[in-house]
Amino acid sequence: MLNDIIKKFQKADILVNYNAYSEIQGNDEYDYLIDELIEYVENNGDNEYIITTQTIRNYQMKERQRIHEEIKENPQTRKIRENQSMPYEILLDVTNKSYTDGDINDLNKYFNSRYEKLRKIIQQNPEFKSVNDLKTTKQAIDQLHAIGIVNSISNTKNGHVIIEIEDPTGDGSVIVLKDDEDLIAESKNLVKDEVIGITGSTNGNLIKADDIVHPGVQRFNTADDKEMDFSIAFISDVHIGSKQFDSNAFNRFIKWVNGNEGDEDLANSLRYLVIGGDLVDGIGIYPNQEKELEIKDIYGQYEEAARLLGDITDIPIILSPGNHDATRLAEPQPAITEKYAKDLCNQKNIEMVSNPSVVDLDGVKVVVYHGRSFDDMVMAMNLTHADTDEIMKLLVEKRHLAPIYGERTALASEFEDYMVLDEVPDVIHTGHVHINSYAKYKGIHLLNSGTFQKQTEFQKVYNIVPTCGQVPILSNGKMRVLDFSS
Ligand code: D5M
Ligand code: FE
Ligand code: ZN
Repeated sequence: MLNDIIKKFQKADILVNYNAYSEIQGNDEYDYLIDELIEYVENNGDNEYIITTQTIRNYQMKERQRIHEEIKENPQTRKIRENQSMPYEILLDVTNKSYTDGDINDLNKYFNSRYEKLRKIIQQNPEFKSVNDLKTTKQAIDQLHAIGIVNSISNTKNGHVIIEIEDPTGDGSVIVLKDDEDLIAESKNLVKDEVIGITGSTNGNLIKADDIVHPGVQRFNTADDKEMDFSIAFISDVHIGSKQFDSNAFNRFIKWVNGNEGDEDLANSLRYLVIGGDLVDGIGIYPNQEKELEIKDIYGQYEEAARLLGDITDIPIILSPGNHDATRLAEPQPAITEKYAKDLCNQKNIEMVSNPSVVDLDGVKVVVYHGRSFDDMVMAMNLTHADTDEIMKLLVEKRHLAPIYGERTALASEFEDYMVLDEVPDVIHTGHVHINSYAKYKGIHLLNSGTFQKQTEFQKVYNIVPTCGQVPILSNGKMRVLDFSS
């Protein structure tokens, strides 16, 4: 390789000093960089014939400026946006509502909150208007209705399923008989710590289940979509600072937002951009991450993010964090603060919100959740990271974004469980898995916005194949996906 690099420069009658050489050698696409540098040196006219690290900096600055000029907003797009109102309201942001100090009583309060919220939703079903407390189920009851948190799910050696449930008064063992095929299938979708309703009967010992009821959603698929005459773009997992960050695709996306690339009419109808976490790659997120970092400090990563997003000046950007961002890891995650991302916080069209959060974008209610809980759902349900639409449907039925407590998804034991889907939104926007997905379920758009990061070493090991540069756009109630990949 030494010879390769030196030879290429020699051919062009250019020398390269040691520091510049080391930097070029460390670049994953050094062949491309050499060609670019030669062209830069030959064209800049000051007879420079030794490349130093300063030459590389100058080249990068020029390149940035060139991209910046290309990306600048189309005047017509600007005019359209100037004449438009883009109202939005933050319906849930937990940033300043976090009070936990990890006390065990907090944990009780947390689970009580989860139970009470989900119980109320289950009780919207008239059948569950009156419910038997679990402490009263130690005697025979013919027609029983109970609501409990799932403590465990297990199989008996005879093929029945046992679900241990608990409510604030006591606990109970629910049996699903092996001959009840539908209910056995249903029980396979249960996870620890979710809240369910049970109908059945008990002999005072075991509760025999006739039905398992989820909080769910009353609404059904309707043909008539919510009226909207504008578009919303959803992105996540940009991973700025990673060597695998696809800056070409991202620049092309920004160019499109500004009316200078691809479908201009669609861009002109764009009114909001939602970012669902992992804006930067962060530092120290996994072992040996340094090797995969282009920008090795967190401030630099957010500065770069601010520089890139700074080209979007006149539509609101809703920015929610993910597990790579600089904020508490336990969910709900407070918004990214000025401490790490000063420029982003000061950009006037950027609204920093928590993960999860709920926003109303001119009448379209959007839940933004990064999606860390998918890792636990994948493990618990024997699914893969490509099954996000299935997982999101299950989460909607469970009315909870992260039901499994105490596994990979760190959940803060707040006094209130903010991960409950209190109300039914129009859109649930997730990320994290780096694979786009879309489904419409009971009138809700369930979407995953993929990534702008090409496959990493870690993902190779797990056989996760990312969909890089695919951006879902909700336009006039219909989902479209634009491809900005190279
Ligand atoms: O997540 C990037 C991808 O890697 C995403 O598909 C989830 C997957 N991932 C991340 N962490 C884990 C663990 N701990 N187990 C299994 N799969 C995981 P990102 O958050 O961008 O690193
Ligand atoms: Fe990510
Ligand atoms: Zn993530």
